[in-house]
Amino acid sequence: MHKAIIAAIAIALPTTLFADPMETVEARQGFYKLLGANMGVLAAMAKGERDYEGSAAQTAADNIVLLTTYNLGHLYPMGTSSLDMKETRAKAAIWQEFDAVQKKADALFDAATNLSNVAGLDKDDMVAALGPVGGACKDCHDTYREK
Ligand code: ASC
Repeated sequence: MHKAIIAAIAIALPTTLFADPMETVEARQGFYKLLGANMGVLAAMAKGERDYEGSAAQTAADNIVLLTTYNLGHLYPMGTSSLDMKETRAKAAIWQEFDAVQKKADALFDAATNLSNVAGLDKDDMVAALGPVGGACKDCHDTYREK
């Protein structure tokens, strides 16, 4: 996805899309599973656990960019924090610091876009651009996910 012009992740106005909190949490975890699965493809190539293959790397990177444009607000309605439900590790701080969360989401979008610009072209460039994406994942986990 070269030089894609797409809206970054929008978290700011959580509304309820799904019928109940458990359905929301399952959808939310599914979202991150899909993100993680595509990250896993690139991480395995970066670690040499599988051969670098440009087309697969490009597809995974494009998928990550697409996922960063998903309407995440619908996955974060009030009442779905770890204080409300035992099934989630999403800290209540998320709902108190939406601006800071949005900044981290924007950082993920930017890093993913940079990754998608090089992922299919060269392994070393892909690896270099993957680091900041993993860093953006980790930054949010360290701050907003229960251990
Ligand atoms: C990944 C993945 C994450 C992040 C995180 C970075 O590949 O699935 O959640 O990177 O492990 O520290």
